[in-house]
Amino acid sequence: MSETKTAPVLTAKDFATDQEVRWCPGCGDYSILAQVQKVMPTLGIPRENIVFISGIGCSSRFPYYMNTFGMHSIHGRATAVASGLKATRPELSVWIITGDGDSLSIGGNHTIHLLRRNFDVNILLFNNQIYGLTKGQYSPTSEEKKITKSTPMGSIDHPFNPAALALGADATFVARTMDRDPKHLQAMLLRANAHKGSSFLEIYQNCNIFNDGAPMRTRAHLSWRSIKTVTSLTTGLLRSLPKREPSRSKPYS
Ligand SMILES: Cc1ncc(C[n+]2csc(CCOP(=O)(O)OP(=O)(O)O)c2C)c(N)n1
Ligand code: SF4
Ligand SMILES: [Mg+2]
Repeated sequence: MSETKTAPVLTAKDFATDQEVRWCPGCGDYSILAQVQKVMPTLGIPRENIVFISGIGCSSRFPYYMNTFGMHSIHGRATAVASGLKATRPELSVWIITGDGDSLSIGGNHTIHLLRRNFDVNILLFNNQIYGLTKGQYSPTSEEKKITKSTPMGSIDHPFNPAALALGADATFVARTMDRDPKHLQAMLLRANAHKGSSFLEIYQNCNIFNDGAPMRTRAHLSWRSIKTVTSLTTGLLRSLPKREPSRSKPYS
């Protein structure tokens, strides 16, 4: 008589690793990690089919702390690595972890092209409006006049609005959430996972060391542009389009 084996029920703890978490105490990244670890067991995806791919930055240390497959790749290129993986292994659940510097400065071009190709991957953009890892230089999402080590007289550049950029690249799923709102963050992670195609989830994240209060200042620096109609401080779903075939991965089943 053949024995029926059932898959073990996993919990958040099964997705944690034995690695020492090296983020500063109080960093918003801890909450994001906790919510991702809580959501993962509910997806019903075997751990061996889940991959976290990051670039470089504080946020990009994420794969070390997830008990799944993962890759800490190179600066701005997590999107390229993830696209290659998804094209060859479409059955995998691929999660890109990236910072505002990683995805919008050095990796800006790769980000928009991933979105237009619409590979079925999830992008989690940790937006703390600063280069955290390199100790606090202004980033493409830092507000105007921001004084940092690289802009001692104040930044003269207007910030990117990541969600508006994603909408402009015809991303099929665009949403925004916040480290300090765990329930909402979990809900958005579930929506991103359920979406077929590239999911772009911007997560406002506090860097209490180099940019304390960043998420709250965003309201001020986004409000004067016309794009505020779709992408002011609002968190939630900004766009979720029905299935659109990606350019180069196999059709969805
Ligand atoms: C090719 C290259 N250029 C520059 C750097 C230096 N560098 C490392 S991380 C980083 C920016 C990190 O900022 P962000 O992506 O916002 O991540 P955070 O640390 O804020 O999470 C930079 C400029 C690098 N590692 N490689
Ligand atoms: S420098 Fe900022 S983003 Fe990096 S771990 Fe510390 S608090 Fe977090
Ligand atoms: Mg950053």
